[in-house]
Amino acid sequence: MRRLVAPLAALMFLVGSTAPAAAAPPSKSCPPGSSGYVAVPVDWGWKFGDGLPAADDDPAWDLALTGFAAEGLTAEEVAALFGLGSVEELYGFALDDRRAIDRDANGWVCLKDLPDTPGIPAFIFQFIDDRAAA
Ligand SMILES: [Ca+2]
Repeated sequence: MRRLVAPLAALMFLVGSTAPAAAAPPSKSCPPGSSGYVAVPVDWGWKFGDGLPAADDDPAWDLALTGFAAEGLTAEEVAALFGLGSVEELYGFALDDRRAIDRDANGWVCLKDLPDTPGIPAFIFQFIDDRAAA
């Protein structure tokens, strides 16, 4: 089941609106504002058991939670839809996806919200590494 769930989770979080701008990346940046991309941090120190981030600690997760609610789902329901045992496990999946995109491991990627359609729910975001903008 997990083998099927992982690609779905990747799609869910890879493939999302405007995000609150986090602190500026240290050296690299996202495509210009008209592109719709905003820089969001990638927590390389988080590990399962650390618990969920507090509000405002992880803007991409905050946007995912907002997207879940916009779709009428709780985070617990989304975790269950993906065959995961807990919301923390769902968070870890989403974070692992961002870590995979943060190829230069500088702790930053660029997030773009996609138009919400019947095929693209409100919690679907597109991520690129911030180095792609350099
Ligand atoms: Ca990066």
